[in-house]
Amino acid sequence: MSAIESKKLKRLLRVVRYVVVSGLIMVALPAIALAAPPSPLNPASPAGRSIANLHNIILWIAVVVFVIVAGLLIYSLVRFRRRSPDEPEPDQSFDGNTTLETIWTIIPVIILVALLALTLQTFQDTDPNRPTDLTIRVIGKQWLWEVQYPDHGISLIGEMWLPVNTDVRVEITSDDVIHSFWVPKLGGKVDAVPGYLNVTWFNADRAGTLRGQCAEYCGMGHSKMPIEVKVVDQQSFDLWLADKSQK
Ligand SMILES: [Cu+2]
Repeated sequence: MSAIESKKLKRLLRVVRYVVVSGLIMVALPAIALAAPPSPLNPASPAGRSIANLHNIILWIAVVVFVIVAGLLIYSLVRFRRRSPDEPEPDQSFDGNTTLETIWTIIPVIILVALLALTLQTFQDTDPNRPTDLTIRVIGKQWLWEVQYPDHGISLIGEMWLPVNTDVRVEITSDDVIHSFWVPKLGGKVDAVPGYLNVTWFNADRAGTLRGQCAEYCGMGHSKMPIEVKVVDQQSFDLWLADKSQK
């Protein structure tokens, strides 16, 4: 093998290595996101599902656009490359192409308008202003979550109980610095800001234990601010509420 050939082979191997490693990362990251228990891509509430759907639609549009653009780029690089240093520079100048420019303006406009409509729909789905029978107040503190049931005089630390398939109003604030309350399967994160009451709503649609975590760096103990959400059927919830209220 000549020196030039071995150089070419080395370069090719480097490209193959880059492609394989980036491919593995592109497959591994979504796989981890799906497999990890608190994944927002495996939602357990209508609001969470709406956010996950929007994410998936944007992801797949981005994948298709990426494949087309990267494919055309790689094709052009290979097809029109200069094959040897002696080859003369190509003399191909042109002044645009109206048809192509119209196409690549109209397609993104259609995609962006469709995404705007879907995003507004998601806003609607996650809108906190809906009547609920139960209000829960969450207070972020360095470094724990206090969960109060104001109408029942209940206060918990790092734990929330929810009745299944029920709209619950959740009011979030902080006692000290800014935290962010996030139970990925139930919906988007909501900032806990001192002096402010941010509102969201939960409707967990299956019984079980969901996990969340403070999602805004808030000091040394930030990583130790988990929240455990226990979703139980209405009867168990009423019993729990009655039991806790008496104490
Ligand atoms: Cu934090």
